[in-house]
Amino acid sequence: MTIDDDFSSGDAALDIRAEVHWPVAVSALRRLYGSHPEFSGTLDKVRNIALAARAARSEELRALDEARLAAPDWFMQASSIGYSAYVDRFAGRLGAVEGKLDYLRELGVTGLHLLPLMQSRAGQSDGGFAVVDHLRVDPRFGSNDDLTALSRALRARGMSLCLDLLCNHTAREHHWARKAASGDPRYKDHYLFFDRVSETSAFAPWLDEVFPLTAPGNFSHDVETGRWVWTTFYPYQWDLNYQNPLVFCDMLEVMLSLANLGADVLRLDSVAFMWKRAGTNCRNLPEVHALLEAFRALTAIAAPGLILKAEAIVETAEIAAYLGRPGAPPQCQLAYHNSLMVSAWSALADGDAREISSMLARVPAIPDGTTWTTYVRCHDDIGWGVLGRDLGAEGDARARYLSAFYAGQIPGSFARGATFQAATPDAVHGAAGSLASLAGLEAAQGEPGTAALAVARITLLHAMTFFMPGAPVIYMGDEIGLLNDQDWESRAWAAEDCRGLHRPPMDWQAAARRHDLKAVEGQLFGALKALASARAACPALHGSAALTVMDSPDRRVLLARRDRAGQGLLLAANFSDAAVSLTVPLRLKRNLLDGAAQSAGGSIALAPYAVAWLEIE
Ligand code: OTU
Repeated sequence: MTIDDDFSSGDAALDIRAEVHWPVAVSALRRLYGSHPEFSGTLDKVRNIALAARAARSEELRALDEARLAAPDWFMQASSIGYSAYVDRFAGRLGAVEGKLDYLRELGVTGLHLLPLMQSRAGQSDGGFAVVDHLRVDPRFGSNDDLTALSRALRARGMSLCLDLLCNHTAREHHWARKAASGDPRYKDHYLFFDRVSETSAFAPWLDEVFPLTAPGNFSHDVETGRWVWTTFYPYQWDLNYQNPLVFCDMLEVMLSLANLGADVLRLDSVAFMWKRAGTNCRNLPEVHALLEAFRALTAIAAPGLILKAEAIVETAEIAAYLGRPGAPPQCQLAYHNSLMVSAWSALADGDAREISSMLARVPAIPDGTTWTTYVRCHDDIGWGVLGRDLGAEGDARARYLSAFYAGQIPGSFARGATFQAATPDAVHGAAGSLASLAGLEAAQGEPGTAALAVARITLLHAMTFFMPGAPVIYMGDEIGLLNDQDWESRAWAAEDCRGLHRPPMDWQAAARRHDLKAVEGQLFGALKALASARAACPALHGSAALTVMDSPDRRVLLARRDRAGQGLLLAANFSDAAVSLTVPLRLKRNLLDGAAQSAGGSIALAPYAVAWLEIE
């Protein structure tokens, strides 16, 4: 028997899983590295990494694996709500996060995503997305023991922990990069080096830029080695070379080590960029999907409780593939639904919900056992580029308008954000700004009537998002309407671009007003909490229930339904600032959300920006 088909380890449970998943891993690895001289050595290494990680997995985590194998849809429950936060801005240090878990539970949160917390480079670090050590908690935040303790505290409350895995790049100061730069034979091909800039021209003309203003181009000159290195993001973030099977092996080891540290979910950062080929835009290449198939098969063997979440901010037609392609092996269980988020902001700008329904019609079906990570805001910008890629020239014009709208440059705009990375005045990239500032709360300061509209917009975006198939994630501070951080440039953690605007420290004094319904904080916290609890009680909002977008008689109102376990639910979401009445050919029962919506029979009345979740008879 060759290593290709043998995975016997002596551990019966492991061997049963390996029987299913090892052939999948081998097939994916063969597609990636089959012609590499080290192919069979690679299989040997991969197998040993999986076995060693399994052996090192604690009893506690093995028990969790069993529980999750018995209930593999745990992350798809209607009760699943995530919360994404920075350790330092949320709690100071890791050890203090536990003290905030009651606050999160009160809101209805079941999973905590801590933004990058492994040691990142000193100085500029792209918000921690430039790691020097994948496996050592940044001493600024605490220790690995603190992390393990937090993961236990979360588990004791039935909550899960999501950590970032920086799989596309490392800091140039990472120990792999240091060894690569010094010519260490094991690491010399870990990154994509070019002796002369002319060699990059086989790629450069086809590539987009992620940070055209602050980090133009995709290659950086490294003064130390005198060479050029592939840097999709900032010049100090060196892209890894997955054509080298050792990179796959090293990343697998990191992945399984993070699982063994207590991560339930790994957010795979920037996955779309992991494979490069001359003459392509080097995003979404088939090899990226083969890498994900292999990673998934191997985690399914060694840490079957682990969930992989793809962060691929790509065209609508491309996103579903990160969950697995029809008839092909699984990849990630979760993927960010960037298009839903972008189209919601687009719809809100001019009160036209068709932006969302037409986008949803372009989303391919996703495999069983997977769902979306849905969100209204996150630590990044809202990238309008996806509209251009989806809609062509029309999308570009739309994107330009939205950029200006959310920067508050269009007369009558309620938003107070900033354009993100527009290298020239008419270039389009993204919008920065906190949810509350983009939704009108900043512009409404001191005007109670206008503030109520902003609160309604924030609630609308969440109520629509919470209705959709997925596991929603709330971004830190949005539940109390934190405004743009005007001091961002002077912060110790200052971002090197204006995403700092929407990365303010948590305001615990404001959070203390969360029960005061006269305060904006109380209104928002109460609304989000009510949404989370209404959602948890709806069988039709389980991640496995498909979505049917319905023709809406009014372009301002998004209509969609979900059905499961005997429950049919209709979403009616008014994206406009006008009151709207409409009739649908359904018999409606009660509205599960309190608020400014009424229904009788098939008629629905929605106040400005109001949302209803209506039970269908
Ligand atoms: C991710 O995002 C992270 O979320 C960003 O915070 C990091 O800066 C970046 O990776 C590098 O680690 O392209 O597909 O436009 O949407 O940078 C992933 C800004 C990405 C982000 C984009 C992004």
